[in-house]
Amino acid sequence: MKLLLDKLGLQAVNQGSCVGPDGWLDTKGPVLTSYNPTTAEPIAAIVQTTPAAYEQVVAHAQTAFKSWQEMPAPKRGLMVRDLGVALREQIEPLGELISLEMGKIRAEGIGEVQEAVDICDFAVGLSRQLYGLTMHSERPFHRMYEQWHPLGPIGVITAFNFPAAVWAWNSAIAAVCGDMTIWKPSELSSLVAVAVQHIANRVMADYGVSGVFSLVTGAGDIGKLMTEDTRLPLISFTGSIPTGRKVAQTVAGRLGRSLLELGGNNAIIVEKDADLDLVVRGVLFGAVGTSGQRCTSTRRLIMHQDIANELTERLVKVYQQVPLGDPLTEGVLMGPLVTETAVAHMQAALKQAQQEGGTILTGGSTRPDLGPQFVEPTIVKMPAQSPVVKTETFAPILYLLTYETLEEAIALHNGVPQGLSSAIFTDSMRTAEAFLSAAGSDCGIANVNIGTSGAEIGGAFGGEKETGGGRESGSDAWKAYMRRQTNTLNWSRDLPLAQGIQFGEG
Ligand code: UN1
Repeated sequence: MKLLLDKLGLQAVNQGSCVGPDGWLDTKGPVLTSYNPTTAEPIAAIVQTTPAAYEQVVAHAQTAFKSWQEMPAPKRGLMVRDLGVALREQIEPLGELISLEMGKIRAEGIGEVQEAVDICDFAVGLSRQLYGLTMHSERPFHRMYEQWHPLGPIGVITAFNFPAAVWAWNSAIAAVCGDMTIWKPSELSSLVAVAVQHIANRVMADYGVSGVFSLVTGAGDIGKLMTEDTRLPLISFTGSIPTGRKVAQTVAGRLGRSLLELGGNNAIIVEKDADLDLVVRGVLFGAVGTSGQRCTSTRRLIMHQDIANELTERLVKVYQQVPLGDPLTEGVLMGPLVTETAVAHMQAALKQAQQEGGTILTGGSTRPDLGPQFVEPTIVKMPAQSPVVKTETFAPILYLLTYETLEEAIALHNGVPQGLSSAIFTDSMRTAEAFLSAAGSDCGIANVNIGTSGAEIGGAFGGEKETGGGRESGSDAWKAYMRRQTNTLNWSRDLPLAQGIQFGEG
């Protein structure tokens, strides 16, 4: 472990506030210990940000923004290109640190860093494509167009489950857009954030810039300072629905912008013509991967009644063979849950499911023999979409429901408050298109013959309803990080008014 920490520049005690290269602040703030969820042993500690240090970070970013916004976007892109290269160079240790600190398996830890690398590549191309439209003016010898300008320093608050990737989705794009990112990671993955900041510092140093990527660490008190701060025009928040609701209300109260990626309650519909081999693999990755702790994890399986028995039997069989253990051990597919509280939430949800008429078909127990935070991947057959099924529990629980008609399946599918990711497995083009149509899935992400999780960075990522409506990562999500300006230029010797208004003349 020491060797891994050394590779990433981490020490036994690390500063948790940084404004850029050589810019680690000695805050004397409260010390947070980061624990390994696999063993519950401490890994290292982080000295958290105090309100005074927070002020320093924001003030520094504000000053540094003045020159960063004037650097041409393609030049900003070059720095992000090098950030991608630097992340790629550290893909193994960083991926392993993610596994160590939050418990996803090594392949997924490395996959997460790959996702960060990919978005850097995407952002480099984007740095030459921050396109605005041009319009024809209704007035003679006038020209109209729109352009996109940087917003300023923005706040990015991330969840424990994707510490590096979600930071990169936001900050790689924000950097080419000309913004500064002030990042507050989850307290449960702050060491990953310190390691990422070291990498970002080296890249910023090569370009002689500072403050493009800054770090603050701490709990809700620092998050509150950020959401209330009128100097941060945008707050990008990934996390739970209740916290997201508070963030949205606070930011709206100051008429700022928020970009929200909140909970999902993602379902897969399985039609009777589906390729069940694909379904089993898609469900396993979606529901068991990351120990069910992705926003995109599959939580509900809505099966056509004709194939329900066969599919259930096959799933129970594979669930019973899932290798549990240390996420850094080769062959393990499921590590621990992130905290003991997460284990307690899972146990409480299973109890509630049983009270609501559910039957546990496999799993359901904790595995203290493996460590205090290990649980079994669990399948629960439900008689109806009762309250527990409508709630997101961040754990490997899969609820089974059945249906007769596609209309019924879509109604069940959409009958939850969340709207992030969704999928249907079918060989029928008509059924697939119905699912993707306006009257079909109401989610931000809708897939055919692949599961609900593991989205590529090229698409816009986010969801509807209580998921919060935000879009980040690919496509034109960059627009959230810029301000749009509409420009009208008059190159005539007259001053005609729009709408043909005559004002004060003739
Ligand atoms: C998250 O869980 O917050 O689509 C992000 C996925 C990953 C990202 C998940 N690319 O599962």
